[in-house]
Amino acid sequence: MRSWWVGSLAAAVMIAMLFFAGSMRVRAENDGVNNHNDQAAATAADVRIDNFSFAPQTLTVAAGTTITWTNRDDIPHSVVSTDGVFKSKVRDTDEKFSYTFAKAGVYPYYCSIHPKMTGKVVVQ
Ligand SMILES: [Cu+2]
Repeated sequence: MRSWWVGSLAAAVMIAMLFFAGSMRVRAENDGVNNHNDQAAATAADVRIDNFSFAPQTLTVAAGTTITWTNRDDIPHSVVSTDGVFKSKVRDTDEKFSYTFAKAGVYPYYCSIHPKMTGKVVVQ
């Protein structure tokens, strides 16, 4: 009687493990689809502001791309075009600024609070 109970428990554990493995495989397949869609779109890009720097410092994108800067630093920063093309408000921690680059060109920018912080967007 006892060995029957242990055998049933072992079978139940095996079935649970099969379900778990199956759900993991489905999740991995979905991730692959999402990555593919991101690459096909290519109309959005991100710049991270952290530790007094823009990363990537130089970002090259196709015309029509919207770039979103996110301040991940614990102090305020801004994103200001050197040539007056765009200008964010002061961005506190986790605040964002987005700008859509319609025309090809080189767009240098800096942080108005810390002018030594510089970056560049290259639009092709
Ligand atoms: Cu700054």
